[in-house]
Amino acid sequence: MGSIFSSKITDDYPDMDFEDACDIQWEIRRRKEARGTRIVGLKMGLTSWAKMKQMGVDKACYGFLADYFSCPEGGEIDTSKLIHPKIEAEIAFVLKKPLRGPGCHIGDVLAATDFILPAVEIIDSRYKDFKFDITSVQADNSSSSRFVTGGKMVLPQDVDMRTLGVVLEKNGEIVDVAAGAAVLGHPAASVAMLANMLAERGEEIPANTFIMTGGVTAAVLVQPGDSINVRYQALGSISVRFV
Ligand code: OOG
Ligand code: MG
Repeated sequence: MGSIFSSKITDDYPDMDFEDACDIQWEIRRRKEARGTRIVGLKMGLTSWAKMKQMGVDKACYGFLADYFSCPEGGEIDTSKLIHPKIEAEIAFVLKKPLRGPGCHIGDVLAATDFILPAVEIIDSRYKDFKFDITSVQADNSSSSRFVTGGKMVLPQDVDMRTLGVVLEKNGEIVDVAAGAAVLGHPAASVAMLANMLAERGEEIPANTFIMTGGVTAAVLVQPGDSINVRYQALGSISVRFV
């Protein structure tokens, strides 16, 4: 019987580079949209040292969020549709203006931000044990699988996102803590990096886009029966259960 896992795409195509991986991701996106799937946001990945160290990668990746990735706050996530999910605590932005690189910086991002809010991402991977390189993960839409948002929206000028504390609990126990600065020194730097990466393909981040900036801590494996609660300083909390 075949394995449910794929081999790392760069094992099969060793000459592939990051740009080829972007082509693959954009083609997956195009095919989903052609079948009627709506794109409801974007994400950055591998933007914190904790995540880079966990995955053995030293460069960031991005991905798109499809409509069916969105799960309700306080709800249940059906693991039977997933392979080996992990959760990540993230800070998300909603823009009121488009952002276009190159040269996009934190100032541009803050000026274009409508509000920030908390998010929990559920990542999953076709690669066994999440063993990949940056090219393979970019081609796999950066392990995007599900996400939950909710909590409290806050204006960017009303919070210091660098010192914004995050407490991650699984089944009532604290499993990790971090602050916003874990993400590239400032979560807005992650949005700027996304605009600059998209600019390499002549793309921009459209107005009103929801953007997850990347896990502030290492990702945490979850199983059916697990409850996750993440407390965000100034942004409320998000909880979700896995069944
Ligand atoms: C890649 C996706 C990483 C994040 O927030 O760092 C990511 C992975 O670790 O599988 O979404
Ligand atoms: Mg993530």
